Amino acid sequence: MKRSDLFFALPSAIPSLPTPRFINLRGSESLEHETGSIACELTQGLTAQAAALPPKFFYNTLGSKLFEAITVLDEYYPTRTEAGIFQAASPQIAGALAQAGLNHPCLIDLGAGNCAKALSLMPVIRPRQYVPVDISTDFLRDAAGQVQNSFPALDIVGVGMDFSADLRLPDEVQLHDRVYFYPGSSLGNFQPAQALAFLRNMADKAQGKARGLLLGIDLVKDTATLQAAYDDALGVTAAFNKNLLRNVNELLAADFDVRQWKHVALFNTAQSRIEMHLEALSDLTVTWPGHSRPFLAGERIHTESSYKYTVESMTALLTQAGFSQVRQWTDPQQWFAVFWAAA
Ligand code: AVI
Repeated sequence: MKRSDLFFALPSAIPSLPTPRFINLRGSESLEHETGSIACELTQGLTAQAAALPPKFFYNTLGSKLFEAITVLDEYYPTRTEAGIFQAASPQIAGALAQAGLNHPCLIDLGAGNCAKALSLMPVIRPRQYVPVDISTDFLRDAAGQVQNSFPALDIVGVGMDFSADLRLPDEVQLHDRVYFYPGSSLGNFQPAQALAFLRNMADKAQGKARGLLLGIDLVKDTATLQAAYDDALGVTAAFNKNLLRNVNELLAADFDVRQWKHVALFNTAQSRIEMHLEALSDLTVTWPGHSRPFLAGERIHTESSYKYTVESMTALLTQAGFSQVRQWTDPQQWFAVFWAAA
């Protein structure tokens, strides 16, 4: 056999792996506008009397990786507890979907990250369309590609966007039979009034949106367990918190020195929330184009609130938002709850 015969004997086209559609609503046309509004948002937070930074800025590429690491820490019980509930309650969850007539829904995965949670629920939810949504665009694009490799026939539309401000999804996302999936107690990172508005937006039938919501919520428990979950022995959560300053340096051309800040996590019982702060270790001044902010030693920047609910308070919130038929499942210690709510 000649070399040329051998060449023609080879398959002419090696089948290529399917790639998911990806829509980046943080794309170049809006980049200038977005950059301006990010700078305004950060400047406003940093120059407020009680300085605060929005937690969505944790999730640059390194921040998303650090968060992934947090989820496997011994102290950070929410992720594994929620996974245990999903596993134990999967027949009931499948039953709730069937009862709502959602046999092959469009699964909208809010804050999808590495898509691992939705992946484990694919056999239960059996979506026709999968829509992972995340602010961390590059991280999501890779993750969506991996889901597509595992489910080549699944219609996947990845969406890079900041859904905390506006939940309007692109036209490529089907309007009917939508199931929102919001696990990990991420709703706890909203102020309660914002959480209600967000849930209302999802439940709003006028927009032809959700038929159902599958929601994971961390529950109130003893302070020591809560605080350890946000101040782990390895210091991963501290790194996650401080990385926010690196991200602000990048976004705002600011000059935060990460070494001058200490991670603080505390449970505010009155407000039923874990608070994360960054505390200045000495008197210092942070500068960025057109601005500066002096901090005294001990002064803090509030970086995150993580509200903890009871089964009753979350059921009331879902009902107030317009959802009905609220069901919930918890773990034996009642540390975490998964809610199903139909709209
Ligand atoms: C994403 N979110 C639900 C996490 C939480 O528990 O509030 C973020 C986090 N912050 C520190 N550790 C984890």
